[in-house]
Amino acid sequence: MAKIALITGATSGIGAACANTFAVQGYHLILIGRRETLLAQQALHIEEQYGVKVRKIQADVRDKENINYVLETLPLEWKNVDVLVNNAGLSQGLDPIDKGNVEDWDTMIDTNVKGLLYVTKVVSSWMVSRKSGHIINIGSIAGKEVYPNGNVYCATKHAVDALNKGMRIDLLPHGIKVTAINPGMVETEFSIVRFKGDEGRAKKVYDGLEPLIAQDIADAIWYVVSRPAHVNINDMLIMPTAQATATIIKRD
Ligand code: NDP
Ligand code: 8X3
Repeated sequence: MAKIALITGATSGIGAACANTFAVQGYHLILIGRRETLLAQQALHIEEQYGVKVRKIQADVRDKENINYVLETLPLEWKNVDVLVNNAGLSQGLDPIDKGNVEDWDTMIDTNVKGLLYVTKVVSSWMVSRKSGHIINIGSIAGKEVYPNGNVYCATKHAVDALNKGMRIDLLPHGIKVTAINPGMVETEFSIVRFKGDEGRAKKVYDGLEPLIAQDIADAIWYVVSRPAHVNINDMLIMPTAQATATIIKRD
């Protein structure tokens, strides 16, 4: 069987671009996301276009029991995951700490941190058994810096940064690679989700600059994954040329 990549949050943005990129390289795919229709369309397109096999898992990474169940009940040959892309994540709101919405905080922490852990626990155990694998954690510039009103989202991405380092240490004896990919501004559904469907406000985030696109990040991930066996890229920070830091941006 060809190599297998498991990608969380594969229904849009960076995850969807990764799915296409790995399929082009002949990987079979396990794709996780909540939106069933998008998942089905994506799987059909990839299978028809690239002739690889796609296993769809319509699931919420926050649902610990279900994530365990859907992964542990995969047929044995699908557990030979070579690459795990921990991509599912989101921001909700952009408010000062005293005005933040507690439900939004729970959603971000449960998705970006706990969901990533639930998937990683199962998949890394398979990699440990095979003494092989590569885990890609999608962090952010928000995991390197803290910006006004970013509080809880930044905290979740700082947690991803720490987990990325911790995973690399713990999985070192088993020969498993661990890499953090930390993007700056990428125009995806991210800002629409952050602003809860307000497309006008989302669009303004990218006004007057050329942001990254999802394919830029997928290309970087493929670069990292395609290095020789003795090379691991620990951490990659990728920014639009017009963005120097989380908040210093050149707009025309
Ligand atoms: P998108 O909103 O376009 O994609 C997010 C993906 O995550 C979707 O496929 C969504 O699918 C999935 N997702 C969200 N919550 C869950 C959940 N509970 N269970 C399963 N899947 C979930 O945004 P991006 O592609 O930009 O985001 C991908 C990652 O990149 C995130 O971790 C984000 O924090 C990070 N990032 C983004 C940046 C940006 O500027 N865009 C910059 C730096 C990092 P569905 O709704 O179908 O479940
Ligand atoms: C997403 C990018 O702008 O919130 O991680 O730092 S930003």
